[in-house]
Amino acid sequence: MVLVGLMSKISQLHPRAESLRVREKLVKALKSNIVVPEGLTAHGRGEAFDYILGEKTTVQARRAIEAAVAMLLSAQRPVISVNGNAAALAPKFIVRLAGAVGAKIEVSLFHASRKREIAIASWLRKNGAKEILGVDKKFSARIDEIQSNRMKVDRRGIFVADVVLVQVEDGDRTEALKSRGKRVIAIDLNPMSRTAQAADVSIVDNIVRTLPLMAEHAEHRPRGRQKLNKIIRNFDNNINLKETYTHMREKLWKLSK
Ligand code: PTJ
Repeated sequence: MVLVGLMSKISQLHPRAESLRVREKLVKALKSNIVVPEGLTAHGRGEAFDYILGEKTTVQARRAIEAAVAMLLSAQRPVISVNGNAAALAPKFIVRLAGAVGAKIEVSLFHASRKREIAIASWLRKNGAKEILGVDKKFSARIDEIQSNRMKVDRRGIFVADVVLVQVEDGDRTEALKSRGKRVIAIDLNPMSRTAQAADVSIVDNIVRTLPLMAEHAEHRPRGRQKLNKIIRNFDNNINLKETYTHMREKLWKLSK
């Protein structure tokens, strides 16, 4: 029996208990101004892709995770960009990953508001973050090529970053960041999104699985610079995306038989 009522109790036995728990986190975060209503619909789109992927981290996503961690570890000024959905679903792992790779955490919102910036920053601090960029107006800068609120960046963060991790977003930002010579890692369940298509490393996976894996990988498997460079060189995002489409097609093919 599922009870998603006043007490918000989800039975362990429910076949979709994990998915319900994730949804519940988003609804709770909506009430505390971290997530916007549009974040719920964006999550629904992600869930549809996740269903086709088998709700597991694929071999292709694992490969991309390895390349992404190598890229973050060898970056000079890595930044993890955090929006409402990411903050709601994986705050502790964002903080752990940032610590393990020496990245800054920057709040960057599509539906920007001062209230949300503050709510997200304070939520991330509650989850262990020491420094949060993107909130202090005196460090505000602009990336004019970005056609949304995300053009507002932190002068100490995304503005000068060499590697940026973006998550749960689609749009023109990845292309704009790349046109400024930055390398972009994207976590996006939709392998057809503009973000996944344009990124240097696209991790087609759910952030609730990917961020723990990335943090774990970064904490326990640091390597020498030469090895990191080799991992990055050997990773081909286009091939990896194509193999992801094949994986999805095969899953559907099996169902159609
Ligand atoms: O907090 P804000 O104001 O920055 O707004 C956040 C949203 C999510 C509303 C905003 O970034 C947005 O509108 O995103 P899109 O354009 O709907 O893109 C979201 C992408 O993330 C889609 O390609 C989804 O498939 C994907 N996605 C959704 N949930 C997850 C996900 N990818 C990985 N993990 C998820 N849990």
